Amino acid sequence: MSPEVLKRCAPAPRPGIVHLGLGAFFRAFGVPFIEDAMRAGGGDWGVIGVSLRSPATRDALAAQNWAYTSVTLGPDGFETRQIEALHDVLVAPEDPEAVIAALADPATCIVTLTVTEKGYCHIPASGGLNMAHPDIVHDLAHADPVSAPGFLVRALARRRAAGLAPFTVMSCDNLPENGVLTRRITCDLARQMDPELASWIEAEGRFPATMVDRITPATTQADIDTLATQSGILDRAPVFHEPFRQWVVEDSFVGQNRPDFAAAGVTMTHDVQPFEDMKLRMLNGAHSALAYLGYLGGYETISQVMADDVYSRYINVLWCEIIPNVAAPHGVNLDAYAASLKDRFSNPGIQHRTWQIAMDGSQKLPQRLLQTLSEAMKAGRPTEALCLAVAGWMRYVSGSDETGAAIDVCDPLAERLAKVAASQTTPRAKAESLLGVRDVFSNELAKKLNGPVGDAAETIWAEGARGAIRRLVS
Ligand code: CS2
Repeated sequence: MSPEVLKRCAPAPRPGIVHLGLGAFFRAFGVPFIEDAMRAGGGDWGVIGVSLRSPATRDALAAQNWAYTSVTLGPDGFETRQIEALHDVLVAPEDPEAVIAALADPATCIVTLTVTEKGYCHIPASGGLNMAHPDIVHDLAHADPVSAPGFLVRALARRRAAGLAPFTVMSCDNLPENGVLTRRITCDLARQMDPELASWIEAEGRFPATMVDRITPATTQADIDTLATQSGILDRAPVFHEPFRQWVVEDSFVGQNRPDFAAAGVTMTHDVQPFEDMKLRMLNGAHSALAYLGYLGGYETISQVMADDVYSRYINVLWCEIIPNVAAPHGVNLDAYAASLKDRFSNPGIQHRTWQIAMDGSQKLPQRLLQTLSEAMKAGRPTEALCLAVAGWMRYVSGSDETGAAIDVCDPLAERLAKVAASQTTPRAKAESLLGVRDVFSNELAKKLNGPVGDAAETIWAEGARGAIRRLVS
């Protein structure tokens, strides 16, 4: 007998939030938090999700009236919860006007974003909008946008024309000072269209910074099938994640209009940066290092990498190098934080693919590893494990693994990086050429990294990633 399809239990809450970039992460993290905040503090904060590209999530969720299962995977078993705070899902390329209308609706007070690092269309070195980005060029020329900044600006213009207040824009992506960045790209684009609109957004808009944290691997068909067998109910779009969750939000909203986040366990503060810095450098930095070096070592998931004693010792060395460059948030012990990360990464219930985390490295490396590396070098502190991670990324983006098989490198700069690496024959020369990619490395840092990253590249190419790590930790 085929399992029955998941059904909604209660009517969807009235919407107050539009979310751009509805992937598994926000459905596993933001939507449940918002649902908890509504339960605890009331208010109409249903979420309209927007997929900026594919209709897949909308198609799967439509038959379930936007309800889905959130599955918490602990080391010894799992728990399920049905999430009902999603009100609707729109697919931007099918109907951009419907997205602008939802954003411009007077009921929409907050717009949250998880559009990944590259979705901000910014120049990482300056933080400004990249006016030559094809999506931005398109959005300046057409009324129907394709980019996240394009949707924000078109909708803000409509609100202003209608005499409404702007919505609060809340980035939930792993980027340093994500609030400042989002304000900057929104105002940069608005200025190109209408300088008065830009001034209005500058004065009236709010762009709170956030730190978001919950490990959420992409859902696979096998996950869907297993859940259906175990529960007897077919959910075509469940999300799977670890038990841990942490949300730190800058308490700055237009008209102070927001769900009662604090009642749901969100940390509301005026200074998110120490939390964000700690998480980006210690969690995401270590994640990226393990992703490249682990993938090259032949491991498919992070928990498999962590089960290898050589890698587990490496990660301790890496955190010892990172911690002196991190200012701990008030009341947080960074050694204890590292120990908790080790447990989270080792959770065997979580099948988090090294390949998934390795994606978009050119957009991630600067804030995850290079900022730390630059500060450590300036202060004359150890950097061997950090340099090995950078060399691991270089070996990975060169495009073939240690058996010679092609790697499916998923990165906006993939082609260019592969070409740069292939233009040289020795590992040291490959490393030197890749250090010349200015989108990733500043001139100043590249000069300093040339020697040590060149050494690390030689070892990785000669002895393999695991061999290089063994040498470092023994
Ligand atoms: C990961 C993050 O895919 C990645 O790059 O490092 O998605 C990570 O799992 C989350 O930031 C955890 O909160």
